[in-house]
Amino acid sequence: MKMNKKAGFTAIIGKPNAGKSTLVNSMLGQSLSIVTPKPQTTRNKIFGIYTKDDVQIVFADTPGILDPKYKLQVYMKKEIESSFIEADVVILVVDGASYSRDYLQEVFDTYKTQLENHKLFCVINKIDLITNEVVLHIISDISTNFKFDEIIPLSAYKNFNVAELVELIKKYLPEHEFYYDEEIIASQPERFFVAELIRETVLMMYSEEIPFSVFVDIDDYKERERGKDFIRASLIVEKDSQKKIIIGSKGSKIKRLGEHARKKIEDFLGKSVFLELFVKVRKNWKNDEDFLKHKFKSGTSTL
Ligand SMILES: Nc1nc2c(ncn2[C@@H]2O[C@H](COP(=O)(O)OP(=O)(O)OP(=O)(O)O)[C@@H](O)[C@H]2O)c(=O)[nH]1
Ligand SMILES: [Mg+2]
Repeated sequence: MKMNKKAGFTAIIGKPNAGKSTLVNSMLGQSLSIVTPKPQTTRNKIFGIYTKDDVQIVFADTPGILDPKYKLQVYMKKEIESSFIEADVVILVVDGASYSRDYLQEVFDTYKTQLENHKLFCVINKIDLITNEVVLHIISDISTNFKFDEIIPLSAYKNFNVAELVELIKKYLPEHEFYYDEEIIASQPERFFVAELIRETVLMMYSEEIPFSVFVDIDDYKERERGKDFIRASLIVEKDSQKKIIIGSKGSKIKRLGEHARKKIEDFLGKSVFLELFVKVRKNWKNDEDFLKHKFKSGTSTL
């Protein structure tokens, strides 16, 4: 008997820092989406594609849900909302170590109409940080107060119970041909992930407002048959003072940034690259509608 293929879209939503990107990476078995301990790490909707046997799941990792305080966050919110449109299953990720019923209620209130039309899972993440007793308490609180199709406690970081989540998702997918070729794991181009890896390095190396003030643009990306690929990127910041911090005394800091980022990029691409970094100031870009509109449309940058 011929087995029919199943394929569908799964949107991963939740608060900043809940572990959405870690979960997507864990399900894919590959680091695609950048992960850092800082909230608001993810700025775009990122598609990760899982294909195994007769099933294909297209995961959309999204930015954390927030009340927008500036225009960049308005765009981030749109990325979340657009992920609902194609979703067969929506997974709401909560951080088990800081569970709050009020917050879940808020999410339900905010996305009432979108949530109603989808199969809805609740993932209680980070259970490696809490006792079984607390996990049971959270499960019972969620099942008493909210309507989910499935509630799954897991640890994305420790890869515990993640395979079980994937099996559950498969159950809910429609019969459909694959959306992408089997060997494709991401829908965004390589240069998008290169920019993300540079941004991840910035997030790890700098503190306070710097991580949130940097936009990474890939200005030039030449693949070369012989020799290393050439990548030129700009770090766009909001103020002159931030430019100075990024560069560091006598360029020491940006040199280290370049070295770390280059290693990550080489790991990701599986080949050697030559990476050149520049720092530019675009005053208040986070609230600059023209800038944001252009960057979101071009799709090659990382917001
Ligand atoms: N202990 C523990 N830490 C986790 C787990 N999952 C994620 N983390 C950590 O939580 C932090 C945030 O993880 P991310 O995956 O970046 O979270 P996110 O929800 O994608 O965050 P945003 O993109 O900012 O919305 C990182 O330091 C992760 O290592 C888990 O299961 N257990
Ligand atoms: Mg993320």
